[in-house]
Amino acid sequence: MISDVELKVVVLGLGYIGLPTAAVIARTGAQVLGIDVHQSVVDTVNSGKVHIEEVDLDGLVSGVVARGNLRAATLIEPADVFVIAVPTPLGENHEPNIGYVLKAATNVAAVLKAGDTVILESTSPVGTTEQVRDLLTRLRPDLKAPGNTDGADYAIAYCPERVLPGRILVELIDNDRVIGGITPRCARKALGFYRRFVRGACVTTTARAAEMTKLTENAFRDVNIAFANELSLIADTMGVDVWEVIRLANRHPRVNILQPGPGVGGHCIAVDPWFLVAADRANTPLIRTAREVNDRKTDHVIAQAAALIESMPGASIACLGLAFKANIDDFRESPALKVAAALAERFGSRVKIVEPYAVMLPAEFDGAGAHLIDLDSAIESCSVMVVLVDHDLFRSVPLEERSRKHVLDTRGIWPDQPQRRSPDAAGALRLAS
Ligand code: SAJ
Repeated sequence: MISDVELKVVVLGLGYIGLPTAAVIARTGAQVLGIDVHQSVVDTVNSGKVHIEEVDLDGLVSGVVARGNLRAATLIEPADVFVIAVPTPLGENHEPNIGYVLKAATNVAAVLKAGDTVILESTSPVGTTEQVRDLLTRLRPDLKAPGNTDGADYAIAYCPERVLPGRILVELIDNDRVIGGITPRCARKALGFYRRFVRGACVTTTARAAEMTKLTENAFRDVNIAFANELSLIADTMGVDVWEVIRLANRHPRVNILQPGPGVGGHCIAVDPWFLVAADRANTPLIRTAREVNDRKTDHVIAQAAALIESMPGASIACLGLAFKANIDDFRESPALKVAAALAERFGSRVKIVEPYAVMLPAEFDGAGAHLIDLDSAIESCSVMVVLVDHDLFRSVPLEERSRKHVLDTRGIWPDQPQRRSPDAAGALRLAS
């Protein structure tokens, strides 16, 4: 086995998964090269800084870069292990696009040598790792590919990341890992690599099972959030507080309902279930409907907020939060951003945005007249508050500062807020006086 100090690892893609992964491997003493297509990302990392907000990542990256264990480049170099962590976005008709994975594998092919291990971590449709094998087989006929009857020169495995933004560095180490090999030997080779830095259990399986496992985890969460979001609509119609109902139902020993919100965001839960739908449209009505329920919840919140704002002519409105979830700076696929942008487009400069993780408003607000203000100014100047993200900062606002505000709390962060919901079908809020 190659010692930690001698091990050379290339991580392709220095995003939310690739950069923390590269840094954690570098901390073991390995020589890690991070590859990214963006020169600005490469320059930032080489200067010991980070381009994403993640707890403790800045200190870790500056340390491993200073010690010479992590550097970044746009061009690939030979290594012992290649970890592919590039995006797999949705294309037309919710079809997955694995173009970046195949491009990364093409780059790996150029420097691949006997003894190497290639690991795909990007969330991928079932069969993608086999496509990577087929590509490498075609591009490197001089090497024996995994599955070759007289042995293989290199290994290919699929090992999905499972980390939660905000807890990435902890979960990279503590979470169990599922490692799917193109062959059992490939899985064992990849297992040896993950054991260097993972404290959780590492379980081996086939590449196809590992790919489907990842999609299953995120589809499970999406379906469960859709259930909570559907309950919130029913509760609005019935004039019942959905958070109280969920809290009470969860006292049952076998019930554990998730939380409703303004919809589901981020680049995982709102995207990955479609990979399963695209793979088998005939057998995925539940998964597809859950996606649609969660997307429709955002439209419902826009309608609810618009009704509230229209009932308050001239009032200034504070939209609290743009991020896709609490305490992070990630606005990808964010329902909060979608709601705030729709309100800004409709109500212009009456709309103020409070987002402690933004230095300026994203492009979605261009020309809309809305502007970014801090929480204190919002409390002073806005009589309507639309809570879109459960950032700790917003949770901490005491009742005395908001008791006279008209509030639409889509995250249930202010249970003591004096408001009640009307049972009317439009779902508009009627406020207690
Ligand atoms: N949300 C709710 N109600 C809830 C929980 C979440 O509305 O009760 C919303 C959030 O506000 C957010 C969205 O769902 O908009 C997704 O947030 P999340 O915390 O459920 O998930 P992510 O996208 O941050 O991370 C998920 C995780 N997957 C699972 O929990 C099964 C993480 O472990 C994965 O590594 C990650 O996707 C990924 O990269 O695939």
